[in-house]
Amino acid sequence: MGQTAMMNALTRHTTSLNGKWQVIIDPLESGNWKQIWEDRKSEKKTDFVEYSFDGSPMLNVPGDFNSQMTELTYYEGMVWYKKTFNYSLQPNKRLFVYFGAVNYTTDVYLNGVPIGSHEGGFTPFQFEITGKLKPGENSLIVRVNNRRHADGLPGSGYDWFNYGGITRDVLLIETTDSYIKDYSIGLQKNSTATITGWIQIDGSHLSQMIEVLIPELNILYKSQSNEKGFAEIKINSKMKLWSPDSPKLYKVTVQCKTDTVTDEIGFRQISVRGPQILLNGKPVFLKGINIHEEIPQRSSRAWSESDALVLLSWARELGCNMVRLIHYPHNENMVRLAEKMGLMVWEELPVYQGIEFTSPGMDQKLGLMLREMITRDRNRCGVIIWSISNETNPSAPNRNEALIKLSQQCRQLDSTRLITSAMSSQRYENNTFELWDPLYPWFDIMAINEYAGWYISWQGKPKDTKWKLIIHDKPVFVSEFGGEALYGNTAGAPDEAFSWREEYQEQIYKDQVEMFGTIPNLSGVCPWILVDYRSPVRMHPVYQQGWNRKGLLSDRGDKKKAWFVMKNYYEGGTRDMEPGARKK
Ligand code: GCB
Repeated sequence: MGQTAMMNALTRHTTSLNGKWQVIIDPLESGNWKQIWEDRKSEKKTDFVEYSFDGSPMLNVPGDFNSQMTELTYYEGMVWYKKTFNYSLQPNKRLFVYFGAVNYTTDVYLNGVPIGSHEGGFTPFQFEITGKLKPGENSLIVRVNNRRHADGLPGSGYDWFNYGGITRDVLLIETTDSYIKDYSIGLQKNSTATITGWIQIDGSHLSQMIEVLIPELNILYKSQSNEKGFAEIKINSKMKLWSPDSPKLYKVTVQCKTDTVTDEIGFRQISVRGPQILLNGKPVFLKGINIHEEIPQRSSRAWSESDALVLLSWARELGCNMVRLIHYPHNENMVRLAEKMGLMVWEELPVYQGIEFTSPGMDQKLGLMLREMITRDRNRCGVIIWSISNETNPSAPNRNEALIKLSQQCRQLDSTRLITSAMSSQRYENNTFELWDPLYPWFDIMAINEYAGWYISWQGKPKDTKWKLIIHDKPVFVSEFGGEALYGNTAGAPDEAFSWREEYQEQIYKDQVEMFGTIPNLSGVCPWILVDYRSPVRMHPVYQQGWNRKGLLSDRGDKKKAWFVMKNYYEGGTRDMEPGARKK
C-alpha cells in the first residue's frame, strides 16, 4: 500500500521525474506482467520477448494519456510507464517517490521489484525507497489502469471525461532521517486570536524540540514532541484574517533539529449560525461557480499553475468569491492559487451518483480517500467546505449509513470546516421544492442540485416558487443549476435548435435568479458550470459532440448570454435579487 503523502510535498527537497516517460499500451492486459515490470530482455535467439520499453512511444508526465495520442482518445485500460534516474543518497537521508495523482489504479516497481499500489485517481501518495536504490541507473515502472469499476470511487457511470494516466507531478523527495511528515496549523474553532494545531515527525529521532516561526507576527513558538513524534501547538496572537477581500497569507516555518519546512498559511474562521454562513464572524453569501479539472484549450486534464490561473481568472471575472471544485479533489496548484486569489474553495470526494456502498472494502476506500484529501489540504484556509458526495441515491442500500459514518469521520479529522454533500433527492411538485433527505441533519449546509427549466419544467412562475425544508434554520445552497447552449447558436437558428440556443439558456438563468429570491436561508448559489467540458455521454452530433454544453463559456472561452445574467447577479446589478438586497 502507498503511504498518505507528506504535507506540502511540492516545497520539499525534490527532484522532478516529470517529462517524457516510455510507455507500453496493454489493452488486453497481456498476462506477462512480471516480465514487463522486471523489464526482461531476451538473452538468446529463441527467447521471444514481445514487448519493450526501448523504442516504445513516449508520453508526457504530468498529463493524461487520452489527449496525447489519437489512438488513446477513448482508451480505458492498462498502460505501463517507465522512467530511469540516477540518484546518490547520502547516509542518514531518506528518499520517497511521490505521485500527485494517478488515475485510477497504480502499481509501482523499482528495479524490477514491486514497491506498492494505490487506488484512487485524485489524491497524492508516496512510497519510501530508501535502501532500494542501485548505484547508477534506477528504473521506475508504473502500471496504471483507468478502467472504470462498479465498486470504484467514482463508480462506473459519470458525466465527465475519464482521463487516465499519471496526471500530476512525480517527484523524488529527499528528507532527513527524522523529518516533519505532517502538520496542522490554523485558527482554533470559534476563535480569531488563537492558533492551534500539531506537528508529526516521522523517523528514528522522534522526541525533539520543535519551533514554529511566523516572522511577520513575531511568533517563535517552542514545544517538545513526544516519543511518538507528536507535538501540539497553541499560540495566542493577533493577525490579519484571510478573506476574499484581503487574502492574507503568512510565511510559516516549522522546524526541529533534523528538518525544516516552510509554508504560506492564512487564518480565517468559517462557521454557521442558524441559517447563515459566517466568515470571520460575518455573514457571507457564496457567489460560486462549478469547475472541472479540465483545460478546454488542450481538451485535457488541467494540472499546472498556468492552467489554474486560466480557470480561476474566469471565476474572478464572473464576480465569484467561491469555487466548487467538482467532483474530486483537484490538483494542489488549483487549491493554492484559489486561496491566493481570495476564492473560497468547496472541495469534494468522487463519491458520485451510483456508488456501490455495500461492496466489500468500500468503507475503507471511502475513509482512505477522505483522509488523503484532508491530509493534503488541511492547512489551506481557502478551503471552507468538505463535500463528501454528490447526488447519491437515497434508496441505494447502505447509502445513508455509509455517508453518515463518512461525515462523522470527516468531522473527527477536521472540525473547523463545514461539511456537506450536493443532493438531488428533492421533490418538486405544485411549484414547491421539498428538501427532505435524511442526510441533511448531518451536514452544516443543505445543498441542492436542481435543473428547473432544463431537466424539469417550471410548474409555475419562478418568483412564486415555494419551499419546504426538513430543517428550518440551516443555510441552503444551490450547488448546481443551469442548462445547455451551443455558443453561437442564437435567435436566427432553425426551430429544432431551440433548446440548444443561447437565449434558452439565458432564460433559464433569468428564471433561476428570480427563483433565488424565494429560497429561505439562501446562503449561496453555484451555476453548472464555468466552461463547456468533455463528456462522452453527451452524444448529440450537432449541439454536443461529446461536450457537456452547460458552460457559461464555450470550450474556447467565448461568453454565452447566460454569463452576463450571472455576472450581473453577482455584481449586484439585478435589482431585488442581488444577494445583499434579499429580504431575510
Ligand atoms: C448533475 C451532476 C453533474 C452533471 C450535471 C448535468 O446533476 O452533478 O455532474 O454533469 O448534472 O450536466 O446534468
